[in-house]
Amino acid sequence: MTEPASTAPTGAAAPEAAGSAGAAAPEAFGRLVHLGIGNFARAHTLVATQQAGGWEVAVFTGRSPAMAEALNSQSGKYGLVVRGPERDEVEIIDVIDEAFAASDVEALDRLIADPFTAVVTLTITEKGYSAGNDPATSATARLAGALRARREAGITEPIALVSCDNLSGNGAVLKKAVLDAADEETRAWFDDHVDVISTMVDRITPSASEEEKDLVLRETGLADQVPVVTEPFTEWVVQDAFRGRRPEWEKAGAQLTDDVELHELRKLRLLNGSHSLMAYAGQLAGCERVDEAIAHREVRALVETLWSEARSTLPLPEDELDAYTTALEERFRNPRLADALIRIAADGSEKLQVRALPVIAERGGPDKAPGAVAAIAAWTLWVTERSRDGHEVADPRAEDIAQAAALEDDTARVTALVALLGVEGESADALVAKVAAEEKRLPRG
Ligand code: CS2
Repeated sequence: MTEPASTAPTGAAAPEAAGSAGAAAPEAFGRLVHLGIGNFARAHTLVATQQAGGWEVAVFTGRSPAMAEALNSQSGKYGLVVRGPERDEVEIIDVIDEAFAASDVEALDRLIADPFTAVVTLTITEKGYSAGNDPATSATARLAGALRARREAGITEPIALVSCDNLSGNGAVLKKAVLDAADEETRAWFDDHVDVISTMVDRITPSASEEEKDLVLRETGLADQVPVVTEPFTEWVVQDAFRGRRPEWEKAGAQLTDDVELHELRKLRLLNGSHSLMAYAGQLAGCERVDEAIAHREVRALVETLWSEARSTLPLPEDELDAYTTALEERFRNPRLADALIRIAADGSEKLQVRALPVIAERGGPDKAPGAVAAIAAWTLWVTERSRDGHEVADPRAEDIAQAAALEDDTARVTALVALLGVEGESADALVAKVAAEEKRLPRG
């Protein structure tokens, strides 16, 4: 992206308009509001925004208000531990001006209704986009309310909403969720004033532990309550469709393009698809971490099967796909990252719908997609065993999963679980049969 209007400190970005979200640098180009300040955003989106330079940043938590308190008590600073196969690099990220709890809708309304705010980035996870229209529980509904405040304030500068979640066509999904929750006048106003941007985001970010707190303190002197640990690799492909200002994310290596979709599909089907497969099949086989799962002979064979069928759905040159899966394998093998399979296992009812089902559909049915079927079978079996062992499965459909898992008859159980992926009725029969059979063949540890 080279349009100077997007990145230059324009007159429209009058510094006087700033100031409501903490200490704005007077020369700031604009304000970015981030929704969903979890580990991933702190390892990826905010790091890129820091590297772009020159933007004021206000962040809102997801479910945990404690994150806002912790960040504010550290003046917005936190430690980033970049964990390579051989060593760590520790850096302080200092890009956040102020953090707010998700429940602070007045703050969100005020910031979005300020012309200085030009960009909203979101990492609200897959389930955030189907959380409904109640602002108490839905970030997209809160955003719809804040856009109403912007419209009512008569702001004419464009604002961009940038989805950074693992969904195909995440911009379109975001737009629909916001419009579904918006009032009629805001819906009519929307297209003239709001750009919705699809992006493909990638950086594996495991959960941090106490150890990282010690490491950040030792290396930097910051007593950090919320450090984040991540891999060296990072990638961001951003749809080049901003009418207004935006951070110069290219400086952080982001790729601005008109063609995000293919990048999204490649990442979702090859990286995230095999991640989900390993999360369930790996745990059933007795593994706890991604590096163990990829080194497990039978789990790895399932990953190969999934990769070969997913690759056939992607219109990309073979050598490019070879390079991609080779690099993926190296990332998965990073022994020091200690990425727990249980982290990836969360929210399977949402994730498998975008990671595995499209591969089955595009291959022409479950018979032609044994790898994707294995991912689903590993999920149905893993959630069944986990729930029968008395654990709640971390998933927005946790209650339905527990009910389905309790069904004695295998066909009834698998039918009920597969229905939670949105596959129901007669069209589900072939998949249910394959999944039930595959459950019995999965490697066990
Ligand atoms: C993982 C992702 O949690 C998951 O399901 O597959 O968080 C994955 O680590 C990221 O998408 C990598 O960019």
